[in-house]
Amino acid sequence: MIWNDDFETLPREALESLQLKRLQNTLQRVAATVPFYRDSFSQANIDIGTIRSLADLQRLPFTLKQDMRDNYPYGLFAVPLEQIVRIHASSGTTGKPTVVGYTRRDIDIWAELMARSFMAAGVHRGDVIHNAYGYGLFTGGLGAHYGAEKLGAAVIPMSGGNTKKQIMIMQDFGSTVLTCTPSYSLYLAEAAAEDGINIREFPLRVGIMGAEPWSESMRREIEEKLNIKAIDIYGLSEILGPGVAIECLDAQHGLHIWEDHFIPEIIDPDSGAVLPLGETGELVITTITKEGIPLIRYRTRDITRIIAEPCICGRTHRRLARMSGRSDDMLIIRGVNVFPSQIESVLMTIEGVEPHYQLIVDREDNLDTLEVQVEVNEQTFSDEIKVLQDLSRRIQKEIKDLLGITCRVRLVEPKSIARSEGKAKRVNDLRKR
Ligand code: DLL
Repeated sequence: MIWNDDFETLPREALESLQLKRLQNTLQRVAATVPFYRDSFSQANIDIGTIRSLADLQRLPFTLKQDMRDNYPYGLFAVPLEQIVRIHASSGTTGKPTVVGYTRRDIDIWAELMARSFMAAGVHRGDVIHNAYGYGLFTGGLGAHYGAEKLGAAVIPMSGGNTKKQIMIMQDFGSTVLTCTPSYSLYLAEAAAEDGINIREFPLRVGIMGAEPWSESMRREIEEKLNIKAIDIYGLSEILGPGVAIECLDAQHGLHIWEDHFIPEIIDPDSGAVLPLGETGELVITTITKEGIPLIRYRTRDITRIIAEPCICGRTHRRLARMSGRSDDMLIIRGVNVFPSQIESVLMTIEGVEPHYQLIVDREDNLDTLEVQVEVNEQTFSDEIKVLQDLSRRIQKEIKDLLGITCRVRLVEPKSIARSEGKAKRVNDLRKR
């Protein structure tokens, strides 16, 4: 089922002409109201009147996270504060948060895009949505909440935390949809099992999961442990929050990015050059309907590619391949580029190993070292030393075969790696000390 047939199945030609019109309109607006854009266009010697095709977008300069920090808190807003009705912020790892403001129309569009996303994932009126994304400055909770109400489903505003209570509510209220990070869904399954509750028997049908990188094998694990379809949803606060792109239930392959509101490009993260359609690189997004804080060519740092082939679901909006990581959390270990998700996909295929791991990167005698700490299940943990040694050797070999680097493997006790209620922390890079 499609929420908004008129827009979601618009023929490409009409979609692209709508994009161009909206892009030109956005450029006029930011040039008139945001000093940062006025300056950056004039420094790059660009007269926005000469942007006459979507290809011309490539001539415009990028917007970086640093630009948002430099204009903290409201410097990039394109409307006066009286027109802003909501403010969110993302915490980030260093310094001040990144602040975003929404007008009433921005909030309405966000709810519409989340309603579309829910429906694409097979969620509908009559569903009970257990929303365990955090409510607060983080966009996950309220973003999913407004979309669920717009859809007409019943939303339970759980927020994160209090895991035991979450399980009780989910069971007693008969939730059919779970919205939370992929890592938290596994924690919920584990906590239920600890109390002798079989979460597989709950009426849960679909999980809408995102906000952190995860792998295809992690999906299989979640689908098996919770007995649901796990759908990948992507978004970022700077651009909107959740609901920028989502997989459809029909294909469960690639995330439709809502192109009547966003223009995606894929660039080479080093040179900044736009890559040919279908190649993998950094995702850059331009917003074309936002009023509060429109962003032109925002560098997301997320690594993906555009899937241009038509989708079986009938939507004409292009798909993004599952995010394979971020260009800024790609680890360089002894010169080799390593994404945590690559190691995750190795671990997930090995019997006896649990989907809870952490990567410790350090430097000894000027040489990078990688230690993979991974939990094993109870049964494996109580096996003889020899069995455990064979298991670590096997993990070590598979990682070496895939990435060409030798790592140390530490098999740790079940439940010894810290669980997260939101985004999981997978990497501890001690070289940055
Ligand atoms: O994480 C918004 C969101 C909430 C998305 C709930 C999905 C569900 P931020 O906190 O600003 O916003 O973090 C955005 O998280 O640039 C990606 O690096 C990562 N991310 C988000 N979704 C995915 C995903 C929200 N499906 C940053 N796969 C983004 C991989 C994801 N990474």
